[in-house]
Order: sequence, then C-alpha cells, then structure tokens
Amino acid sequence: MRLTVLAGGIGGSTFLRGLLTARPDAEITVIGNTADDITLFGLRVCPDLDTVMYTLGGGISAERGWGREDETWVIKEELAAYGMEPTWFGLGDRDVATHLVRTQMLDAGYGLAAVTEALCIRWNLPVRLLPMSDDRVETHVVIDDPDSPGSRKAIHFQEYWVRLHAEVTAHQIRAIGQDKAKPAPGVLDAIADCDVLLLPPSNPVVSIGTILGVPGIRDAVRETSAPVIGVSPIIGDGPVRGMADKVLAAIGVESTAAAVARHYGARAAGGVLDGWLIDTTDAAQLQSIAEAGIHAQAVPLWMTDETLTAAIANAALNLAEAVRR
Ligand code: FO1
Repeated sequence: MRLTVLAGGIGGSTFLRGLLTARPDAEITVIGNTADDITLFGLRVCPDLDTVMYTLGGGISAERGWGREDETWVIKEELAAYGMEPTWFGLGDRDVATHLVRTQMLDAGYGLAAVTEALCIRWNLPVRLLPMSDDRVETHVVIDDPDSPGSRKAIHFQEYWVRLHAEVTAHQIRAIGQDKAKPAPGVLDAIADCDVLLLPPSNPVVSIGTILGVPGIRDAVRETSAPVIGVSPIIGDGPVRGMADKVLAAIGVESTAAAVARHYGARAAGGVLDGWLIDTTDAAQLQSIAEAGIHAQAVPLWMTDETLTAAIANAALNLAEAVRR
C-alpha cells in the first residue's frame, strides 16, 4: 500500500508514528512543510522536516517534541555570551550538526530534497521524506508594531510562535516566496501515485495550508485518484496542539472541526477532502460536514499513546476504503 502524507511538525510526526504502527509494511511518502524554515547564524534550519526525521529516526527529544534527545546547549550559551541575537530560538549542539550538514550541502548547490534524502540516510527512516519545495518559502505573520502604535509589521513565523508564544493578534499570514515556488522533485508523483492521501492533524494554515499553496500541489491533490482523508486538528474549540486557533482566526476561519473541514472543502466542490475524521466529542458537527459534501466520521482523536494513534490512522484508512467504494 502506498500512502502519501502532507505533514507539519509535531502533530504530523505523532500521527506518522501511529500510521507506521497500523501499517508497518506500507510504502509511506511524507511531504513536509518547509515554510517554518529559518536561517539563523548562517545555518538553514528546517524545523518540520527535522521533527519528522528525528521522531521517526528515534532521535527526537521526548520532552520537547522538537530537537534532539540528550541535547546539550554549549553553542547556544557561547553565542549568548557574544551577545548574538536571537537568544529566543534554541539550537542545541547535536541539532546544530544537522543544520551544518544541510547548509554546507545547500551551499554546494544541492536542492533541499536531495539534502533531506542525504540527512535521512543516517536516521534509517522508515518513510521517504520530501520537502514541499526546494525553493525558499517562509511564513510571516502580520502583527501590531509595538514600537509604532497604529502600524503593523510582519515577523517570521518562528518569532511569532517561539518568542511571542502566539500571544499577540495575528492579523494576516503571508507565505513569502510561495507564488514562485515549485513542488520539490517527487512531490507531484507521490500525490498522483498513492493509494490514500492523508492530511494528519497538522496546522491547516501554516503547515498543510502552505504545502497546498505551493503552485501545482493543490491541483495534484484535487486530481489524484486516491481518496483524500483528513484528521481534524481541532477538538472541541481548541487545537490538539500549537496555535492553530490563532492562525485560523487570522484567515477568518472558526476553530471547530466542521469549520476546518469547510475551509479545506470537498473535492466534489472544488476543495481537497473526501473524508474527515473528527473527535467523538464533536459528533454533533457530523451533519454539517456531510452537508458540505465530505464523508465524516467521529472517533476518539487524542493521540495520547501509540495504540490510540494507530487506531486513528486505521480509522482514516478505513474511511478511505468506504469513500473509495
Ligand atoms: N520551539 C520552541 O518553542 N523553542 C525553541 O527554541 C525551538 C527551537 C527549535 C530548533 C530547531 C527545531 O527544529 C525546532 C525548534 N522549535 C523550537 C520548534 C519549532 O519552532 C516549532 O514548533 C515548529 O516550527 C512548529 O511546527
């Protein structure tokens, strides 16, 4: 079975772990969001790709959900001692090695897809990990400028999330460079030639939204013969994790499972979804999702452990079979 998954960072990686438990023999391709990427101290950092790589390769920090287990922070401390900014983004010593290899390969002229493939060899990944694009795309968030009352400014997504903890109003989300970006090698084929395309409970705006926004990807998703099944990142009126509610508000979408389903839209009506899993606590929304033309089902969606997450992955694949019929 060939499965293709569009994924952000922590939510996507957790879902992938469950998927691997549910279907250990599946051929899985992951198309990762790269719009969270940032260049710091001359190093290209790709948080979502690395979160997938470390999680599935067994190197992730279990406590943080990002970066490396058994991490040390000497480089961060030394940079701070030199007064180097930013100090709010933590690059651990082990993690820095990844960014050094990536940056050196990019500087030598390799594309991000080739670099990611090379990095993944070390981790013996049980999936093929592709960036959404080899081109630079960066999410910026428009906020009120605290230094200039009445004006607004755009900051990098990482500053909004890591420094400001998404506690200031996001007025607008911009994916800089997206309009000129091309899907990375292998991405369109992975969408066209799979048996099921899955949208895990990743952020629908700054993770899956940016992947779908790369010219060519949304059309490929709309045209694939595979069923497209999504898992709601919203349970009740809040995100499973992260700041999805804040960035959904910035694009005028309510934080409910049904509103996110309508935002993605039914493939039959110009959108990208055939099926949508919501949490049992949101079962009252099933009717309105069905009215939008999307096959919906309510199952427990908290990815509390690997067994429960595997059950979610199984439910998504069963829904795919029901939709296919
Ligand atoms: N998240 C934080 O909350 N604080 C950090 O200092 C931080 C550093 C960091 C370094 C490398 C990396 O791959 C991820 C890192 N993250 C950090 C996670 C990341 O900012 C976000 O969670 C994702 O971009 C959102 O998917």
